[in-house]
Amino acid sequence: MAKENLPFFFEEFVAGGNVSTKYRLSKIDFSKQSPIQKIDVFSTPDLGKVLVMDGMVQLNERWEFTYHEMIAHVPLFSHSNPESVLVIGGGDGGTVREILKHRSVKRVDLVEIDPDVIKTCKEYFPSVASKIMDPSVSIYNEDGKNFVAKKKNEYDVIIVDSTDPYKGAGNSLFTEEFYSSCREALKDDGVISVQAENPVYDSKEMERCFREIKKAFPIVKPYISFVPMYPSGFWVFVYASKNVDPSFKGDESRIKALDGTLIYYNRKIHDAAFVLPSFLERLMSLI
Ligand code: AG3
Repeated sequence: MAKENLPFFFEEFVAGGNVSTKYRLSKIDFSKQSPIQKIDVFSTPDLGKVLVMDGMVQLNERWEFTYHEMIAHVPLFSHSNPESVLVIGGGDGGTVREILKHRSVKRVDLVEIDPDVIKTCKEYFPSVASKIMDPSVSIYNEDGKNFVAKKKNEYDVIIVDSTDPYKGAGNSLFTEEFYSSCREALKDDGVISVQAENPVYDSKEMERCFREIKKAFPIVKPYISFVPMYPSGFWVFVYASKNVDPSFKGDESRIKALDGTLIYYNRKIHDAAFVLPSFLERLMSLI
């Protein structure tokens, strides 16, 4: 279809409305106000379908691998034998899809507060939600903070694939209290990764995440990825653990087993992701 025949736009605003990313849409596929949030699905000419929650892009089909591979494989390959994994948020299934590429993984608990996110993604994003109904996955529609508080010494890896911390559910996940519960829910050699926003438009929230998780874990290392689907395209994650450093564990054969399934993550990226630009290194060192 010619561009001039596509009259719809979606605009995601950041910086208090001073900056935006504007998407030309070919179709509005779905819109719903769930009890938790507004969920929209749009089709675009260049990026495939886009999932938007409360006005903020959560993923597009074209670039979601950059985020999902990096939130999942960095902690999974930092652990020598991940078997039990907990995902908080992540109802689109992208993180679960990456986790299940690891043959050592026996069970995944997925705690997504909003059942409508799962339902919508199963219908509109089959390539992202492809493994969400796998028999090794148990889905809980609960608040992640309450769920994890009941768990002790149970998981090898926890991945916090949350929304932005500007509203209820996402907000309570950027706290020392939540990270301390995660610490208790992890086994002694367990590791955790969390999405920590970006240093360009959400620096305060990124700093808050880092500050709070540092109160709960002795080993805390931020790492970065290009994530072109989010504001600024520059995304920060935080790795943490009680006593495991974030080095790649095992040999190349572990990564070979995933051959042909990875589009972003590789052995060199694992190490390189922890190398920060000076301004970010300075900022994090002051916290
Ligand atoms: N969770 C992180 C979304 C952050 C997007 N922020 C924004 N667009 N301002 C995404 C969930 C993907 N599994």
